[in-house]
Amino acid sequence: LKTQVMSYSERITHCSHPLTRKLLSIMDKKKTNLCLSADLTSSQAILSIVDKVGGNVCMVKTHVDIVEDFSQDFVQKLVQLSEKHDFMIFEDRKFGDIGHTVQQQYKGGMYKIADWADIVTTHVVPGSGVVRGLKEVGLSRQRGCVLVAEMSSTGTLAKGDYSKAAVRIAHENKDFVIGFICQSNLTKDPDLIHMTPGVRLDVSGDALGQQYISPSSAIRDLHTDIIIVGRGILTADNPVAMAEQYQESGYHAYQELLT
Ligand code: 5BU
Repeated sequence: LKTQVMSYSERITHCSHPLTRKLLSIMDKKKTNLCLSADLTSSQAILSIVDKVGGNVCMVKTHVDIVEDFSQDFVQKLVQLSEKHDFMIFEDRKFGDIGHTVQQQYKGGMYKIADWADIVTTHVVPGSGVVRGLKEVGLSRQRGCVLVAEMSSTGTLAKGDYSKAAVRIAHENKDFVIGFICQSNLTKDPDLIHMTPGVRLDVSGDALGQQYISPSSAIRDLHTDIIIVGRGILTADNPVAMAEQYQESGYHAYQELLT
């Protein structure tokens, strides 16, 4: 049985958060629901792959704390690429402490994440104070955050009531929370974007508990909005051709849901 979903352009008219609207309009214009997880350890390698596949993605996700030669120059160049190719920057920081601490981790230290990342991830294990802390820093900068409601890894504890609590926290903080990292559809609220990692075409897992599903299965069966792909693209012989393939699979599955 097929479930009809709203097109990206139609959904924009039903949602209020400026970042959600911006993301959906990028997805509509560029015909992509692909987020590249740029998990490389050198600034130059990240900037190089992002410049090559920037046209194929709606977002680039970073783990800034794995970059060996991090500098503010690196993130400034990443921001320039985001303007050149029109994608959003998504730092997968997964905050997980009390509100007061995460505020400092978000705006300060050597990374100054709030200065350059449109979106950040946070765990909800501390309770809603973590979101309120991040919000005090991010709101005036027009930033948003995404809650880790479910994980792709074997034996994850983020399930059931925990995931339901994440949905509740999202609904209570819709001025700042724009969606979830998840493995299922958690709410029909058009404002909240579902983003799913653990997506790959050729293999079903890795040696450390990662579990993969295909792009079409993520979009069509789980009804997620965005597929997050790292190694599926980064370790391919031809990452650019592979990014195109992921873009096409994901977008094709979305189109199938529309018809
Ligand atoms: P991969 O190379 O496609 O397996 O990378 C997946 C990325 O998504 C990687 O950066 C993880 O840190 C991230 N991730 C994940 O894999 N699963 C999750 O549940 C969450 C994040 Br939350």
